[in-house]
Amino acid sequence: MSFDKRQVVYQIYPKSFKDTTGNGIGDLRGIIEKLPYLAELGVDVIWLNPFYPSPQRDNGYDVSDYQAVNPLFGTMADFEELSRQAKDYGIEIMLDMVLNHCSTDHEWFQKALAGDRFYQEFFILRDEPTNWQSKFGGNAWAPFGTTGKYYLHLFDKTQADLNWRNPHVREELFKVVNFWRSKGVKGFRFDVINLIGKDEVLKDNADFDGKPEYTDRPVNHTYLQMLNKATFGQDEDGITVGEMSFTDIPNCVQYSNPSSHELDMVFNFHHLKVDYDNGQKWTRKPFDFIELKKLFHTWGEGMSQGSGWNALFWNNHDQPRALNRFIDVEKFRNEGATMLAASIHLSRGTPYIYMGEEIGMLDPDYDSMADYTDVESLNAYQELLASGKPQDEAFAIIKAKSRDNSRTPMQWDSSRNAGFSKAVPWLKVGKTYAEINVEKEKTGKIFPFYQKLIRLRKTLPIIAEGTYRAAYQESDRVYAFERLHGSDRLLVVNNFFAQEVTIKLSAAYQDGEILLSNYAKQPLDKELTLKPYQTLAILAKKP
Ligand code: TEU
Repeated sequence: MSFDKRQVVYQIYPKSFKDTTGNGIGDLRGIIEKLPYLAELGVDVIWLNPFYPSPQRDNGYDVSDYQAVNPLFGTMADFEELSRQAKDYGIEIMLDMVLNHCSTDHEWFQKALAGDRFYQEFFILRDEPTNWQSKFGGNAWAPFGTTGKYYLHLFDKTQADLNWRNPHVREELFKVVNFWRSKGVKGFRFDVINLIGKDEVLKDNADFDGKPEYTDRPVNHTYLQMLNKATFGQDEDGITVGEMSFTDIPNCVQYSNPSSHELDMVFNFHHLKVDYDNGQKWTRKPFDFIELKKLFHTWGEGMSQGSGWNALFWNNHDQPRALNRFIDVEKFRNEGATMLAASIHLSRGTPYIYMGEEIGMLDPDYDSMADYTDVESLNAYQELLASGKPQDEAFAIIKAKSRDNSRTPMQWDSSRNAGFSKAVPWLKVGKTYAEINVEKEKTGKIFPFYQKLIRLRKTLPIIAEGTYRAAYQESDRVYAFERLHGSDRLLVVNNFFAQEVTIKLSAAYQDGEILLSNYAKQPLDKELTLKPYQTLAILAKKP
């Protein structure tokens, strides 16, 4: 099994992509309708966030039936149609597999609760809770009915962690993956998959700033090897990615090095915590550029040297829009969006585009807490108030950090509801949709730049295959790296600030050619002045 390194993945949040039924919720038919758009952009794979039956307490990450389509989003026939039509456009589908936990509405949990011993073994039940914190706030244990026992939920209390130590659980979950494989699905994204391997004896977390006791345990690798062997490892081609919470480089090398037979690639989140104060999400702080650079360099080089593979991304359905976090969008939205894009699309790994990123969508700029729906945000707001924060400060934090920021309806055009739906959308449309939408941006600066990046990856092996080496490490303005392949070398320099900056250029690159820039072409000389948020890629021969 090997995946194609020239591929680019596009992430679709089905609930917010395109509504064709007029219920204010996006659906599978909406994705079918927009396939020509995705083909025009040039992406190879579409990752769909969960659309399975679910009480939607965590927008589908609380699955109550793994082998069906939630009527909110359509039918199994719609999915099959989508899969068929996507293939005609040369697009593969990647499904989101939420195998760490299931909804407490799932029949396994319901049977367990009713006293069925076999299904009780499916969950992690203990007489005494540990001090583990739920990632959505509060303790990670909840009373299991009236049994006096507690069940583990690392996320919401309606998301019960599954007991992977139990072979019957693994067998059931492997069946789920094989069910979708039998429908021709070849791509899988595994939700928080480095949390599945819990110890037999659960211990308190010694230190909340350290690595949680249930993360990246050695047995986690064993389970992934079993999953691989029993399911997607049998496919000739395909693509798999694991979402890794709070992980490190040695584990990620092992998860993604082909010789371990686990996964093709991994997501990690360290670079998206550089604007957390003291590592805490519900705070506000300008991003720490030096820290960001350091992370990109150590991960880039570490994964390159260990033959691991990164999934590269700035945005997803859990993150506020990167433009709002890293760029002065009032003045430099186009420059900032294209620079951020190049800084990962030219790097080593597989780039992921989150819907709307290719048109430079921004956070919605909501005015009131009533506009937010996400369970994590609502809990966090209450916790901020309880900790003594005044309402306006708590609101400002939610506004900057809420996951709803990225989940707003896709902005197709300037008509009502941004062309997303004829009905009132389930989540309010962002304020800027009249100016920022697909119709306008197709001939703007950002969309064509993404098209170009995607094309370049397909034509130049150095982008898809080259190794990674840090460059200009001493600069406090520029994030730069080199890619090396055969006798070629590629330098990518990115100015992360709204001011110009001058750097020195080595002789080899002075003789090189500019492959890409988000400004008009400039002569290459000993000194190079980069404009605000400029990105520049120079291709040269090794000296
Ligand atoms: O998210 C995993 C995760 O660790 C989250 O806590 C993430 O860091 C957080 O949302 C950012 O604030 C995955 C899914 O991507 C997310 O949508 C789900 O809610 C979560 O798992 C539970 O399934």
